[in-house]
Amino acid sequence: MLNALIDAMEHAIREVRKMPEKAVQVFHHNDSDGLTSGAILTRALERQGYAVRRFCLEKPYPAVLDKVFEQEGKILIFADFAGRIAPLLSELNQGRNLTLILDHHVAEASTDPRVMNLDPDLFGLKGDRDISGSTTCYLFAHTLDPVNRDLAHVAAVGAVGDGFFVDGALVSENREVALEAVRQGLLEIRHHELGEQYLLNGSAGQSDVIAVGDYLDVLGGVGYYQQGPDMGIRVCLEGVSPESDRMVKDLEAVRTRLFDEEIARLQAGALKQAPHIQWFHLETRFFPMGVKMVGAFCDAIRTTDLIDPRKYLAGFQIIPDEIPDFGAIKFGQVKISMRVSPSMEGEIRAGRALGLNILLPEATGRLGGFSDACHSLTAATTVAIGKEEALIDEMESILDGESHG
Ligand SMILES: [Mn+2]
Repeated sequence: MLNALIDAMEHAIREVRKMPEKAVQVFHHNDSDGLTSGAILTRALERQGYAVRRFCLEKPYPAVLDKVFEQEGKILIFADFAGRIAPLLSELNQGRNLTLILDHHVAEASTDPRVMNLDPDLFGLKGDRDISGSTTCYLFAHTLDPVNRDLAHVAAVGAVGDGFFVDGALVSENREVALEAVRQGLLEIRHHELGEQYLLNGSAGQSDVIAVGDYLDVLGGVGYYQQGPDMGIRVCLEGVSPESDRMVKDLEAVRTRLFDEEIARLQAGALKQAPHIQWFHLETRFFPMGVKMVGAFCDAIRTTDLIDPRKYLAGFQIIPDEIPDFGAIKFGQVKISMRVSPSMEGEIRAGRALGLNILLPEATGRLGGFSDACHSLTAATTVAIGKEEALIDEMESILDGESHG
């Protein structure tokens, strides 16, 4: 399992070293796991003398991938996403670039030998339990050079940030990196009745790792279009600073204001009602926050009396035609995020209501949209702008079929 993964990483590293190219492009996710993944790879590759260009993405959108794979002879690394779309990357790559995938989500095998899928899911590890994106990147960095073991605490932050605990504690590879950070004096593990608490030892004292993860999530999510991810990478590698504290405080204030304004709209009747789905459209009102925030907003209201607890909840947000540091890009897409009330959560878990992981991708597929991460209780996809109502209609017809079937 782990040995086979390390063998595959060693093979990939040999291929990286054979390349005449001495620059690496790292594409990573914008949550705390993705930021720590990007930070670990950046530091480890720079130590090897590579020039690293980092791109933080909310999702590996097809329009971005098309542009990335116009290149040739490059070294490309995808971190904390893309494990499942290795066949698509293979098709785009056609052997032209050395492409590595360091994800931990459910994966599919690559079909191009120059696309090396190092997702631990393909090696018998569970990405929602044993190993985070950051820990996968840490294993890669450590295989590159054991000197990178000093990044173990960064990996632990990503693992805690993704929130995969068993009985309140990190397990398996995630646990190993935490224990390594403890040996280095950079992390403390406190044992409580209901599990463990992880504390990062910084120059300014200790901080709870869950709070550090939230801090990074604000920088990467709320601050996505305002250089928040760059600050997040700095925090991962150098710790917090008065500057990063100020940025997080300002971003939290923006989030509170935009959420409150939207809640007022919903109270004034902006929530549209279909038979099984209630939905709203943010248009571009959440800019310059990242498009992850529509999901965060759904989370914030799903337990309130703003919504009908018997219906699915959906929110749309237009994706800006821009990727920071990557340049202008024409998406023409809208993101939909879906959530459910606590009572519907029970219905879905009991199998009495259709899970979002089936409902949304099915409807999105019929409209030619893009599905990435869909779970039974949280899901998000993208469709072309203008297809919002059609998407709701498709889901309604799926739900009608269900109740008759
Ligand atoms: Mn992750």
